[in-house]
Amino acid sequence: MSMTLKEMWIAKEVALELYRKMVLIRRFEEKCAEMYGRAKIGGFLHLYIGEEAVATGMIPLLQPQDTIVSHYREHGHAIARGLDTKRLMAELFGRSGGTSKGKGGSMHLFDDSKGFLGGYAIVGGMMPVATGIGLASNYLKTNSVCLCIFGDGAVNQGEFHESFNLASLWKLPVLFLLENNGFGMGTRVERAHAGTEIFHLADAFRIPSEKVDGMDLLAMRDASQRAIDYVRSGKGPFFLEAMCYRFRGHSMADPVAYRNKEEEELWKRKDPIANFRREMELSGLVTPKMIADVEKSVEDEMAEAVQFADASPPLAPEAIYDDIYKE
Ligand SMILES: Cc1ncc(C[n+]2csc(CCOP(=O)(O)OP(=O)(O)O)c2C)c(N)n1
Repeated sequence: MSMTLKEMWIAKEVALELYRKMVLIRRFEEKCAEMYGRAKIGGFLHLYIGEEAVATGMIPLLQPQDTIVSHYREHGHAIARGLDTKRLMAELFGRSGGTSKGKGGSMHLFDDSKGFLGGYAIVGGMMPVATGIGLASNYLKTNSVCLCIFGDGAVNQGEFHESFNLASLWKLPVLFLLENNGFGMGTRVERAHAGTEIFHLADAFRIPSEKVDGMDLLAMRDASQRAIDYVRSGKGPFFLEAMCYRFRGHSMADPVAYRNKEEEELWKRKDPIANFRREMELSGLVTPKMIADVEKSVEDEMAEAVQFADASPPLAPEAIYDDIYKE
């Protein structure tokens, strides 16, 4: 841990809430894997296990008027933003109780009441959307920040460069957050990027940038606060590169044959949940009972989510024509 809870003046209630969010994301993802195996969830499924500190370090610092657009590995972002896990699970089950009545599924989570404006399956596709949201925000003077989350695979797409250029030129309030987990599907960053210090790409667009250890919740929270403050001050976009690792494959169909166990074990020592738990214990701010209570409440919430999703009926076929246009 780069900084301690006490150095960051984080109260025990906040620490426990952050811990709860990370555990909730992990258990949700584990439950998804289980439900996939039981054919309750179909299609593609990309798990966020290992990357929990990125979402949890950043998203709770946003304001209600702020918005988020993300990629297809977005369950953790939605949970960190406070979307209801029952409705999220129902969405993954393709049921009417889901956040998009089951029409969106795992890669397209959406809830505009929370400013969560979509997971996007097109690599880089969320970047022009975020730029447009930033333009609307300046035009309507909403004082809102748009958090745009993407993976390292998006960086070599044209949209990355086009969006960085316009966002900088027009001083748009977009916080670009790269989750650099070292791989685009099975391709290592080093094999796909001529320059691997990706945060330096922002220099060409005169966008300030920073690289942060995305496995370290407190470092992530600290860097996120600086980035959000900068963007909200009206000076334009900011680019934060969070270094992280996904403990699972690209999707459920990936046997992860492109890396070895030694590498995985090294990264697992950086497990954000285990390390933050240790930091809480060392701080003396929380007791083992408080931690156990949090973990129990997460287990209960997961059981309710699955029960809700399973009990929720599929949408009637004629409802396929609903919600296509919005006046
Ligand atoms: C425009 C586009 N091209 C190709 C794909 C197929 N594809 C899906 S994920 C992915 C890799 C994305 O890289 P990154 O976000 O770094 O990967 P992850 O960590 O999720 O594996 C690709 C090429 C796609 N979805 N969209």
